[in-house]
Amino acid sequence: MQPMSDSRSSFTVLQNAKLYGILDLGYVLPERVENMTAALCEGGVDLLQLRAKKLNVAEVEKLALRMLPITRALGVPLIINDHLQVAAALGSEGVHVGQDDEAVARARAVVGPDVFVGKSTHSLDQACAAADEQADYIGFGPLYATGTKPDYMPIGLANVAEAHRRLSLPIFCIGGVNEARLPEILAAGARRVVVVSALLLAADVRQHVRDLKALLP
Ligand code: TZP
Ligand code: MG
Repeated sequence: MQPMSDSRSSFTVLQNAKLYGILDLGYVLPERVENMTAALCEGGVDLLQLRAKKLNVAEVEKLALRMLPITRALGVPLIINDHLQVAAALGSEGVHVGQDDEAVARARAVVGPDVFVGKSTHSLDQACAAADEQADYIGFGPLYATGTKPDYMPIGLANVAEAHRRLSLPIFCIGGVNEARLPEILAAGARRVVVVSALLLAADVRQHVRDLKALLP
């Protein structure tokens, strides 16, 4: 399969990205993965992650292989959650690790220099630590309580501006982000967001991506 046109171009897309979608198998039946991938990418998500907490490595790899021709044709970097080996084997554009996963340096050693590495952070301290670890981007949240990650305490909006003051890497605010909340999230200082359930459960996914993008300056 052809990689994205040049090996650094996915890093450029990351730097400019505003809206990051996650195809979470908690919301999408496996047989709908191609349709949902196309809807999200054609609608205009800048980045797309595959997140499948209940599937094994082989199943994640199979799904990613079905997504890649679609994401590549539309120039959307595909980010694999958790599974470094899958990202390395497929040459996906990115990989995402959590606080309980491999350190960024270890992830980079597995996936190589052409794959960007993102990290989940749940506090200002963790955000600063991830930047020190040289993550390529961070998720920052959950801002609000969310059924997509139910065991996590929401961190609210209080530190969004401070995180942006202190850090220069891309910060994607995540957790309970939806159209109604977007104005207050942006007013709190966010510049980029991850949206999961509000997109995956939308009646018209393509149109909802367009609507959210239009609200992101
Ligand atoms: N990490 C922090 S919150 C979250 C993840 C993966 C889930 C966000 O999902 P939603 O449905 O947009 O609240
Ligand atoms: Mg993880």
